[in-house]
Amino acid sequence: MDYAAAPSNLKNVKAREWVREMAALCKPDSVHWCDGSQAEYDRLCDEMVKTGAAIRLNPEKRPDSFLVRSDPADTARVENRTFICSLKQSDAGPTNNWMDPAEMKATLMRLFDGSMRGRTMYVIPFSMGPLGSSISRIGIELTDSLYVVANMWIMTRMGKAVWDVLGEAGEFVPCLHSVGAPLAPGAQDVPWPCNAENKYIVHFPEERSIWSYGSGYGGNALLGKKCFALRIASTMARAEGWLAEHMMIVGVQSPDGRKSYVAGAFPSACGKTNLAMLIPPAGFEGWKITTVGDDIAWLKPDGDGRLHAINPETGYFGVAPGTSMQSNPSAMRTIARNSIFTNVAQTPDGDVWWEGMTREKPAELIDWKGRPWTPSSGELAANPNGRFTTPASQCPVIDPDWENPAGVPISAILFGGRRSKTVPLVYQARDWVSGVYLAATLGSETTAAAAGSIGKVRRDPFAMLPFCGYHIGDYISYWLSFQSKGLQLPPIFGVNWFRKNAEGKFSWPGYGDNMRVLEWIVERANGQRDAAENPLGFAPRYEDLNWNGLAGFREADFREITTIDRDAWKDEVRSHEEFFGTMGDKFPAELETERKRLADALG
Ligand code: TSX
Ligand code: MN
Repeated sequence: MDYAAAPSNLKNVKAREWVREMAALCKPDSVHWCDGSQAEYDRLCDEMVKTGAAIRLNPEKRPDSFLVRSDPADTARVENRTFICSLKQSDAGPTNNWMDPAEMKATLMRLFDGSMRGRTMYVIPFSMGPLGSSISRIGIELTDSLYVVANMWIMTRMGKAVWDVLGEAGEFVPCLHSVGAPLAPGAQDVPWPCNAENKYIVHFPEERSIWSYGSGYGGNALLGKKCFALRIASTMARAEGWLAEHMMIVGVQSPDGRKSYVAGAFPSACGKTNLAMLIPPAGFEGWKITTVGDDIAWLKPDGDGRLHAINPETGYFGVAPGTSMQSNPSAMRTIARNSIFTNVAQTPDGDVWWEGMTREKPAELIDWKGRPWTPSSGELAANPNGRFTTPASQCPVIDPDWENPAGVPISAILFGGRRSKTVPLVYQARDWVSGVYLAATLGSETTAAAAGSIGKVRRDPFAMLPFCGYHIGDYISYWLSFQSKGLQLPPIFGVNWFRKNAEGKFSWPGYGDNMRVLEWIVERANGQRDAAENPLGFAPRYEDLNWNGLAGFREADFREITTIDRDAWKDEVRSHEEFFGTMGDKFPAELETERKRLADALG
């Protein structure tokens, strides 16, 4: 191995030694230390194009952008192959796969031995959060995938400046990744190497390390995101007194210039990125929504006891299908250039397309599998989990403080799911405990066509079920513990944009009109709004919301999406009880007390 190529400002002996050991294990043909420069990114993208791993899109239509098609068997996170290997199984809890760490390490050592033969090992030093911020944390990802390097370049602050921040004794999270497809000498590579037999996404929380084998896709391979910024960071956060959450962060500025920030957790398919980039509707002149983050928030109490949040990422790895000038014009403008598209369709003029981008389907396309496609093909042109990777800095409504190393102060926290019935448009939890209760019982109706499950409520506490790096019962207890830390905690709100009427139609216009709800939430948080008490907490009456510019939405329509059906809620609370029963012996008793209180209040 070429040690001379190690950057001169890498002074961290532990990092140097670890890279050396892992290279000795994986046996790549060469090691490339990424400097993180634009020139390096351009070179690596050119190389992907040259090898057929990526297609350069038409520079007139989509400058400096690329299309990548994955192996059709490697298109999503693999939850059943994701492991939390804590020393004790009881620390992983009932919602995570667990294996004994020593046993798992032995398996991984075998798999990674020689796994990078015939390939280059890229060394990616990266910071989650602004370089040098006290809230930020450093990782080093080793990978044999150019696609991973290019995506990490967009999604994180990566490159040689990180070695300076790391210094001689700084801590880092070692993140080892291999697609698990060594190349025999002279063998022809495939556009998307991966391992069909074996995939392992493994977290060692005590050691704070990540080992990922066999997949090149998204959260399986871009280890700074779900693996580090949520699973490992959630365990760091608990040890250090902060929170690593699956939340978007938006700025809400009122016409009088008052600025508030709202964080919000939503399970998948609820439009979290759309909410983070919401455009206020007609009737809300002077209001401005700005984006701090669309997926992950790290929240930390500041000196005054307020929670401050940073977005640890620098890009959006967003679901492409459904993204349009109607649903999210700011996202469409963000992805106009310098973006990587994965598993979407290609147009004859060298641009991209996906279902929901335009009302009319193009007459012909190349689908995400690389085959000719027409509207009569009877198949989706883009994979439903097709993605864009795009720089946050290009978002036209990016918040001026999105890179503030001190974070932004959070005035309210939202939890929302996709619920066609029962859950009202918006309510404020009565206190911290009832807020934690609403978050712990968060649920969303499934939209994926997965075997007869459409419309079933799937519980996803805090939208963290696949992302919590430790026992979910301990996680909920940790959230509860914040009430006795002497902090100025933000109020917690439940929201639901997805209630349907008797005809099965969405009763709430959603999208920009969610501004009406956000306005009430921030003003309520600032003590400027009235509400009515109900068994769930506090909710706006019809006259408490601003209806400017929304024609034809009457008080009766409002009632349809806000009525609390006591019988439905009694069933709901029984389903909470059932769910609590699945969460193991560490489930906090305080929430069972809260459940009984709610059951009583419902009569
Ligand atoms: O993102 C959504 N949001 C949040 C926006 C800030 N979506 C898309 C969800 C899939 C990712 C929504 N879909 C929202 C919403 O608030 N609401 C709905 C449901 C809905 C769909 C269509 C219409 C209204 C509501 N109206 C017409 O089609 C005309
Ligand atoms: Mn997410």
